[in-house]
Amino acid sequence: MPANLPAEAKAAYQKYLEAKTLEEKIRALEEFISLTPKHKGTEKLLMHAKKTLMKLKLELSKKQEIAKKRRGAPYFSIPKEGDVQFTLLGLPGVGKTSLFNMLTENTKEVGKTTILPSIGIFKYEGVWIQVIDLPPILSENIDETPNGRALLSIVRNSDIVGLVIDLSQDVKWQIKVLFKVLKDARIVIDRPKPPIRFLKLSRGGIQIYGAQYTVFSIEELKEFLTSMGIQNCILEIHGPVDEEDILNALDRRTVFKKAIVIATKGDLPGSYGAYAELKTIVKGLRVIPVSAIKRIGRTEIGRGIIEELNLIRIWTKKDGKIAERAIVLTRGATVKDAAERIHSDFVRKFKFAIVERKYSKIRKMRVGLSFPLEDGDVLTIYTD
Ligand SMILES: Nc1nc2c(ncn2[C@@H]2O[C@H](COP(=O)(O)OP(=O)(O)OP(=O)(O)O)[C@@H](O)[C@H]2O)c(=O)[nH]1
Ligand SMILES: [Mg+2]
Repeated sequence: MPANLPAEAKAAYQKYLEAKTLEEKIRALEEFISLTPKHKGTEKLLMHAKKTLMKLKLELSKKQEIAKKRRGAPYFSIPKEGDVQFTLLGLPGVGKTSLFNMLTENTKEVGKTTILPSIGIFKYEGVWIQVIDLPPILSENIDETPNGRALLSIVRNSDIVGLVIDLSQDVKWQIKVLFKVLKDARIVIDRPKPPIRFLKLSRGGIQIYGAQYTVFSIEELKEFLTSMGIQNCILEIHGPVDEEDILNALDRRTVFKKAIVIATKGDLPGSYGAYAELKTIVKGLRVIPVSAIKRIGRTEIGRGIIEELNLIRIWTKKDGKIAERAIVLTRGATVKDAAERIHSDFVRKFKFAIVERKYSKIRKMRVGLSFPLEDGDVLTIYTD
């Protein structure tokens, strides 16, 4: 170790050497990396530390996977109803139930800790969003929250999670707690799915493609895989990735989930400063300020969910009347996708369809099954 490292970095390294558990080692090494200045003289040292860290993390995820299998993973999900399932996650008293009431026109008791999840439907411009109000998360260690793992399991199975942050309390702390419990549960909300394909096989050895996109060599990647007990697999890397991306790809428990941040109690004095601070902390995530008391933010949440999930709404017409509920599809969907939703027979008996599009040059188009639809299209299907 070079002698000219800052004292704190040296102390962290000492802590690493003395650490007994894998978790402690990982924490100390992470600390060491963050405390070591980055320049030419420390380049090699940091690289070495990063490789060791990666190995330790993979070892830990392997261990957790085995423990989970033995324990029987807690699996809780709430049956989906409507077009989208949206969960509300946050610390105690931040306003989740008040928000739930505002969105779903419910009258659940507020100001008293929620013990069991509540379920309701938020109808927003033709889209039925199933909202799940959850009991609070108490701290960074999920096992300190009653049924904490079950709560995260519900989040894991939903389509999008709302991180509910109270603007009248320490926003930095709230975000830190929520990010930590999600990360530990391997629910990734702050980065896209990496361009990595990882497939375990039963024979053929370890095959690696695209090592040049990482800071590691093929040999080093191979070493990581063997340290996880993997002897046969394909690892394909198709673009620039960092250590976190590789870790996520190799850990099969990882899910990538959409998230929005909902900043509550925007009506209270001082909330603007907290809102501005929050936006700088959660770079990349959409932040929606709301006030349940003033009933502000409903539209923005509905719109936010639709945009984040890339949804489009298609309206069907029957006897000249437009339906109240839209057919909700993902951007890029075609007339065929919509037809399948309406009736299983519609594709087979399909003759043609008329699409009415408000802001298009041609307002009314006669189209076939492969025609790509857009948000707001009015669709009439003619069958044999
Ligand atoms: N000023 C203001 N107070 C709010 C707002 N939303 C909620 N509150 C108050 O905050 C307190 C907690 O609200 P709840 O909705 O019960 O909070 P919660 O997050 O469901 O609480 P737990 O279930 O314990 O996690 C209540 O006293 C609410 O009246 C808001 O928009 N503005
Ligand atoms: Mg509540």
